[in-house]
Amino acid sequence: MSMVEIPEKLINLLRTARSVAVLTGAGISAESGVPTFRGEEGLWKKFRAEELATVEAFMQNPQLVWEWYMYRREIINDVRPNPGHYALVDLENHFEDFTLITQNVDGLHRTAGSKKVLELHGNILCNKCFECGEPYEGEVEIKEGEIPRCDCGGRIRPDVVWFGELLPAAAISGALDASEKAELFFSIGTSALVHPAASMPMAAKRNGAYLVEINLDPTPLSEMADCVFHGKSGEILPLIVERLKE
Ligand code: BJW
Ligand code: ZN
Repeated sequence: MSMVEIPEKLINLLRTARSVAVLTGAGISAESGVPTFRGEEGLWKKFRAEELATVEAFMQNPQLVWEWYMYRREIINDVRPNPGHYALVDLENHFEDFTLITQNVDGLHRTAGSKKVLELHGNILCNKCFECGEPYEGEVEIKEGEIPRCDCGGRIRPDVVWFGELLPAAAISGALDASEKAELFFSIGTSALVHPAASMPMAAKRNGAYLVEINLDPTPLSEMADCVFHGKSGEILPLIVERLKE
């Protein structure tokens, strides 16, 4: 993709905006080789993750849930950020006030060099206690179905947010603040189906932000977006950064 039409209004905002916020989802890591959740190649086609990413699943079959996370950790250990992640580092360096809100648990934004990152759904490489929530620094190996335990006796689990669980308070309040004050908001590579993450672009728009969506396909956000780029984030974001440097 060489020619992408960038609306005049967006070009102006790229020059003048002080406050910018971004929400990313699994799509931004797809070009790095991390499977998305939904869609044709989605993780959830092979693994019934609506059943795996829940507290109930862990209580019923912690070993199965752990196997799914171990499989995904192996993938994530082998991947590198892609041009989409790096373009967001350039954007952070360009704007006075820039917040990157991510639903991804893969840590690739930080690996790329982004500094102000709010991880709404946790980090798949970290562990905590299922009972008391204390971080667990030890190695996790699942041997013969035995799951390591915390000092309190609780089982160790991945430090991610499952359906029905509250998001980390600091991340969600930081995300909401950043969204409400953003003049320019980008929603990138997310199906915008999972709340409260999907409410962030809506909050931004409600507060007057210019809303840009980058996605392969339309989403529930597309209709309210001021500008929609249909394509790969790893191709479109670098083109936007190029315009900013002109
Ligand atoms: C590309 C591309 C390329 C591909 N370039 N694009 C309000 C209304 C309705 C329901 C609720 C609500 N508030 C809360 C709920 C309940 C629930 C919810 O949202 N349910 C909906 C599904 C209906 N939310 C929760 O339970 C949340 N907790 C909560 O709200 O607590 C309070 C509460 C509890 C109960 C009731 C009410 C309030 C917690 C949500 C936790 C989500 N956790 C997961 C798993 C994390 C751990 C793990 O990784 O295993 O997070 S689910 C999964 O979905 C993961 C993701 O972060 C999240 C979002 O997915 P994402 O990133 O959008 O990925 P995909 O695959 O869906 O989309 C990829 C997109 O990329 C696609 O659009 C592609 O086209 C595109 N793409 N390649 C650009 N190269
Ligand atoms: Zn504990």
